[in-house]
Amino acid sequence: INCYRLTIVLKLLLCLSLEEDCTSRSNITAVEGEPFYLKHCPFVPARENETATKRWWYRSNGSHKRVELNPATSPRITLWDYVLEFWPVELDDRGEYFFQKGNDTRGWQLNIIRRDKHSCFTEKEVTSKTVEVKKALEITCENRHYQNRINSTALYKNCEKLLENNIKKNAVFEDQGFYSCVFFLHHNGKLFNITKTYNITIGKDSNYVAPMLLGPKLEYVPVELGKEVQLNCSALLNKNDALYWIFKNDDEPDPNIHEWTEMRTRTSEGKFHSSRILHIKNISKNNLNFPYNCTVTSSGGKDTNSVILVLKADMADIPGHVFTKVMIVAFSILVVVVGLVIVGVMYRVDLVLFYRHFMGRDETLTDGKTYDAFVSYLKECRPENGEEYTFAVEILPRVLEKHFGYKLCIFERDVMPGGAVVDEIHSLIEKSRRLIIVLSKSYMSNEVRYELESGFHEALVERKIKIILIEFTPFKDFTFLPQSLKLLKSHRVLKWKADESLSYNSRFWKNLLYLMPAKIVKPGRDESEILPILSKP
Ligand SMILES: *[C@@H]1O[C@H](CO)[C@@H](O)[C@H](O)[C@H]1NC(C)=O
Ligand SMILES: *[C@@H]1O[C@H](CO)[C@@H](O)[C@H](O)[C@H]1NC(C)=O
Ligand SMILES: *[C@@H]1O[C@H](CO)[C@@H](O)[C@H](O)[C@H]1NC(C)=O
Ligand SMILES: *[C@@H]1O[C@H](CO)[C@@H](O)[C@H](O)[C@H]1NC(C)=O
Ligand SMILES: *[C@@H]1O[C@H](CO)[C@@H](O)[C@H](O)[C@H]1NC(C)=O
Ligand SMILES: *[C@@H]1O[C@H](CO)[C@@H](O)[C@H](O)[C@H]1NC(C)=O
Ligand SMILES: *[C@@H]1O[C@H](CO)[C@@H](O)[C@H](O)[C@H]1NC(C)=O
Ligand SMILES: *[C@@H]1O[C@H](CO)[C@@H](O)[C@H](O)[C@H]1NC(C)=O
Ligand SMILES: *[C@@H]1O[C@H](CO)[C@@H](O)[C@H](O)[C@H]1NC(C)=O
Ligand SMILES: CC(=O)N[C@H]1CO[C@H](CO)[C@@H](O)[C@@H]1O
Repeated sequence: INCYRLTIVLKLLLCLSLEEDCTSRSNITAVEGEPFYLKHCPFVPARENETATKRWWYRSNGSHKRVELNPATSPRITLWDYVLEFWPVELDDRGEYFFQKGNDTRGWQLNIIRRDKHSCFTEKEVTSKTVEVKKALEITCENRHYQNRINSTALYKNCEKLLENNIKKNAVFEDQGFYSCVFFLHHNGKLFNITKTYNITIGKDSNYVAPMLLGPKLEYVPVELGKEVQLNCSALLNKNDALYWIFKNDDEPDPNIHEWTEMRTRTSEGKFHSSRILHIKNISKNNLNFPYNCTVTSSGGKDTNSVILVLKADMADIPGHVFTKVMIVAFSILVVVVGLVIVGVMYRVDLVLFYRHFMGRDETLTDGKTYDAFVSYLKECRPENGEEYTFAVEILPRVLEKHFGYKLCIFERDVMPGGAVVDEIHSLIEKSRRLIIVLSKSYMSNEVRYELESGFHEALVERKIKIILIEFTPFKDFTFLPQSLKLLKSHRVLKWKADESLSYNSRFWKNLLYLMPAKIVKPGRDESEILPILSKP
């Protein structure tokens, strides 16, 4: 029983498929001037017996009542079986149509659009289809309803006639376009045509990548004549795509050019990285200024990169990497120079002392002065300034005179008691190259005032002497100093630090030597006398 039922269902399906050309949609659009038909789709195929049953076709337009259609209504219509045919359909034919057979009725809405006069097809009446690239594209010009009456068929692509009436191939992107099947048929001695147009779009394979060449579209490669070059072309592509070089200059092949085999690696997405080398040996003039094209082709199209060899000498611009190198060198030099300047500033004193020593400079020979420095200090030795006194009278001469060979003028030692002290001091200062002031809070007393004034006159007005200020005890308050002393440049002020300044190599003595006039140092007369310089009580 099951088997029997199955047969019935199959028969039914078969019959339905045969009736496919019946008009199942209820809202129909037709193009004016073309043969057109409406065909009722009976659910149960007509049996022979039923052919006798009366069928009715009606039309109703606007508010008018239904009008029965018969061949007499219009010369352009024919009625047979379940079919209403127009030869051809015209704009006036729009409206509602009804079919009735017994209790079985069916209605359609018919719209008529104008024929496109400027094209071989009517754009509003196209069937759009999207076909994936590389998938089957099939266009078959068939019209089941007029099948036996068609005189001839033609297939047009974008209104250009094709040789074949059918297309069956794997889609490529170039296949995209409008395909029109035109059927010619005769009716009552008149020639009619029906146009069926497909709007075919070629879609991208979900698994497909547009093949892409890596690197610039046009590249100039600098070369030298007689040398060789390997041009590496690489691309991301699909399995069946091809990568190759086009390098034939003329018809005769260049024996110096070889195309290597393609190298492929599979990417994680199932695509391929492909590269291919064009090897040019013994580069000659013929190889220059010719575009060597690397091309990748696929079903979806192709992509080309060009490489042109140019002589290195002809490269007008400085290539980028050379420029970078120049920049790096220039920057390095700048860094070194800045470093040297910083070091020079930091070790200025040492450098000057080294220079003086190395060159044996002596600026004391020709100026006609007797002393290298006049030491000005608080003359009275009181308990509160004992250290300062010791420094001026003992340590300073011990280091500067005995160790470094300078000649100091120390009032207590070098000036005879009695006589005109003021004049004496003035002439001694005039005979000295530097004025060393050992500064302490109690320094500003009447006795030294003249020394100061005389020294400042020489220093500031006549510019014959330079002042060195030694800050023996740290001061917080300089207000007691004369205004002119404050104008002294800061590097001319030395700070004595009893714990750090003891060594001959200490910064204090170096700075002091730096401020003292350049003089050839005579070997210390008392090399045996070693530190500490200051013997603490
Ligand atoms: C029938 O289709 C046409 C265009 O094809 C549309 O303008 C019209 O509104 C449709 N009518 C109905 C009743 O769906
Ligand atoms: C089809 O017929 C129309 C007139 O109905 C005519 O204008 C057109 O040129 C014909 N097309 C072809 C391809 O012959
Ligand atoms: C058609 O069917 C009718 C009953 O509906 C029957 O009387 C008649 O004999 C049948 N004719 C043929 C040719 O089978
Ligand atoms: C309605 O149909 C009749 C024929 O049945 C026709 O003469 C008439 O022009 C039509 N009216 C409209 C508005 O289409
Ligand atoms: C048609 O309809 C009537 C009543 O609506 C019903 O009596 C009759 O059997 C139907 N005929 C067919 C063939 O279905
Ligand atoms: C053809 O199909 C494409 C894609 O579906 C669509 O964008 C385009 O508008 C269609 N052209 C016409 C004239 O229907
Ligand atoms: C060519 O280039 C590709 C990618 O840039 C690289 O993987 C390949 O190794 C290169 N071939 C040669 C021979 O250098
Ligand atoms: C390179 O080519 C030149 C001519 O273009 C030829 O004279 C020379 O011998 C060639 N050199 C080699 C190594 O083949
Ligand atoms: C190389 O490609 C360029 C640009 O795509 C093209 O103009 C040229 O004709 C091509 N040359 C060859 C030999 O194919
Ligand atoms: C196959 C076919 O239908 N051919 C017809 C083409 O049209 C001429 C009239 O012009 C008919 O005579 C043919 O039978």
